[in-house]
Amino acid sequence: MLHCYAHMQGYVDCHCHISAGDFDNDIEEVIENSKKAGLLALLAVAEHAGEFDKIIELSQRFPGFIFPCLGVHPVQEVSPDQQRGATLQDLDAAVPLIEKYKDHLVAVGEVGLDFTPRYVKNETDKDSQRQVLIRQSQIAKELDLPLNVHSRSAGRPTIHLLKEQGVEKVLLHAFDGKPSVAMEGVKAGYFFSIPPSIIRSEQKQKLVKQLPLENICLETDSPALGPEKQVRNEPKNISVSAEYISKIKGVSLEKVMEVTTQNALRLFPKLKAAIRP
Ligand SMILES: *[C@@H]1O[C@H](CO)[C@@H](O)[C@H](O)[C@H]1NC(C)=O
Ligand SMILES: CC(=O)N[C@H]1CO[C@H](CO)[C@@H](O)[C@@H]1O
Ligand SMILES: [Zn+2]
Repeated sequence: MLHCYAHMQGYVDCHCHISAGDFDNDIEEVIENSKKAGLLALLAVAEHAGEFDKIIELSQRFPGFIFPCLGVHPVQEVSPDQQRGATLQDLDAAVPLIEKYKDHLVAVGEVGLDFTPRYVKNETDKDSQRQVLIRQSQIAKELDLPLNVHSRSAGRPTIHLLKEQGVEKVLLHAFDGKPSVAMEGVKAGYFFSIPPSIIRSEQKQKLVKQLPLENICLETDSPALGPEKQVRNEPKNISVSAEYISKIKGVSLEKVMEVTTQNALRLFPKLKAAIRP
């Protein structure tokens, strides 16, 4: 099993927002540059139902390269400067579309918990996010799909909820919790994806020191979490994450590429059909 993909050269970006308006004007060039930088595939995650059709269209426009994940993010935008926690009503439009596109999906996401104080004022707000995550966990289990998970200021509650729900296939993206909490996820067989912002985040550097390479995947979260703050991030920056992990772990870049890609293929088995050596 391990060496089936050992000769494969290339990265998988396990979490990015390629449907963001930031990429509307130069998507062809962004995809071309990401291939030149060694990317084999990217997982396009959604934040709300209004984005689902665009993500499916992108996956059809770049077949075998852009792989869709649909889900409702724990933070929903009311207007560009107003956000709120997700509620079960946000699932009304989303669930029928997830059902409709289920055969195309490689995961359900982006889902999760975000307990940043400006989004949650009280226990009721937290509970509402929990209900949304529980429902989407059930859907993922029913469809036998992994979860692509966001957690902010909620590392422990997120991992505990997923374990309680018996969810086995999980990617925790840009995890901001303590390494000791992350290790509870490792025990449950969860994977953690590391964005290029690791070069400016002491918390992520500490996390990678603790995590076994066997539980690490790569992501860019483009257009966010880039190597430089305020600059649009792109999937081609995936190598920034890989290089930094190779430095911290003291292993070659090739080893980081090989192991993280195998991890991605193990967690998202539907990628195997499209990625051929
Ligand atoms: C909790 O806070 C929200 C605002 O985030 C508010 O609408 C709601 O009424 C509050 N609920 C309780 C029980 O205090
Ligand atoms: C460090 C690095 O390679 N950063 C690049 C990430 O992508 C942006 C957008 O293309 C570039 O401007 C950065 O130089
Ligand atoms: Zn994201």
